[in-house]
Amino acid sequence: MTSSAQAHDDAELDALYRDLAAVDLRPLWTITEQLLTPTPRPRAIPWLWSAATMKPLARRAIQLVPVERGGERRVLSLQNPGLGGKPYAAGSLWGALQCLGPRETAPAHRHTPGAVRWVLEGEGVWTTVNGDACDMHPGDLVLTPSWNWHDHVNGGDSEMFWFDGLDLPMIDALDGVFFEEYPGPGESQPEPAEHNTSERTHAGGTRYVEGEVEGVVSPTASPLLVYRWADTAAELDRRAAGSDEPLIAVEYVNPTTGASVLPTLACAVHRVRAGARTPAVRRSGNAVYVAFQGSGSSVIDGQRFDWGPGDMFVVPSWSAVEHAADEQADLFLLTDAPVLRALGIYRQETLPEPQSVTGVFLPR
Ligand code: GTQ
Ligand code: FE2
Repeated sequence: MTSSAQAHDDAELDALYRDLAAVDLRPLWTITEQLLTPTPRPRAIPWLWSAATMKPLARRAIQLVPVERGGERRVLSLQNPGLGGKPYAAGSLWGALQCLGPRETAPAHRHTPGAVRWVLEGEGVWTTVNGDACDMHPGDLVLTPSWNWHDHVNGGDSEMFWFDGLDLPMIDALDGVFFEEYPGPGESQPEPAEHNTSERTHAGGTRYVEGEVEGVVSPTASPLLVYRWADTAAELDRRAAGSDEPLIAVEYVNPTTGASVLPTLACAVHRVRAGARTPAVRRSGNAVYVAFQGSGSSVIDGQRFDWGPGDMFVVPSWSAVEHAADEQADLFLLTDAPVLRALGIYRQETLPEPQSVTGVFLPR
């Protein structure tokens, strides 16, 4: 082709792109590589929020912001700096620190996004879930499935702190968010005569399975709304006794079906043995970890994150992650893996070698 013919073609091509843009059409061939990536390219980045930073700020919020003025919840959301200002821990997951002062109540509401609570510190609080008051103690997991009324009541004199995990970003991406306040101004549900009804009814079945996202997938949430730390710890101890693996992973499951606790979210506890280091694994789907007991570090895509009790960190989809514990450590884990599994697109890969550490994360 002569250079003038080439120039002619270029001008025609520019005109084509202009004309396409003017009528809201986009040529795939110019953006294929951004859209169809060989592996997931989450915009969320590995990140950690330390308890030492979060707790004093949460205490200031307790002093300054009555729970009614905090949009009914006193919640500090983990805002991943990779997400351009969205208040999400990862593209598909909401993670937050929620706190209630003595005698405070966060009034009842319901929404299509489902939530889990994992208690870090304090006593005296219960969450009422569709009329069932579930008492909360450190290490307990409490479920508030989609469209269940829920309020949080602090009947005691201590401050209470817990981790909230929600599928809100997923439900938002699907344009499926509905929300409703409980009828009656600033109301909570009536306190039932007896607390912990689901626990008395369902505590008998299999509530834990080995592994992390092994539960079958199901569109139904668990009818058991609270899993006690004493039971979780006993399950971890039992599995640890018969094994010398660096990692003991136990998933919380629906006792009637063996499915993940919520249709969208799986919860697990990873116990890392003292002095052990787990193999490096990549998984599709996002995860938020909450350190509960013990201390250690995780290498995420080559960067070392040191953690201790109350710290929270994000492992975005397909990031390589491995954990090491100084003393025995228990990490609570929230993932969206049930969704990927339900769609038949879940993947996981163990790396042949430990990662080399190329940097250390400095929490703010
Ligand atoms: O406790 O009901 O972190 O509705 C975000 C949204 C907690 C809650 C969050 C919520 C709640
Ligand atoms: Fe809520």
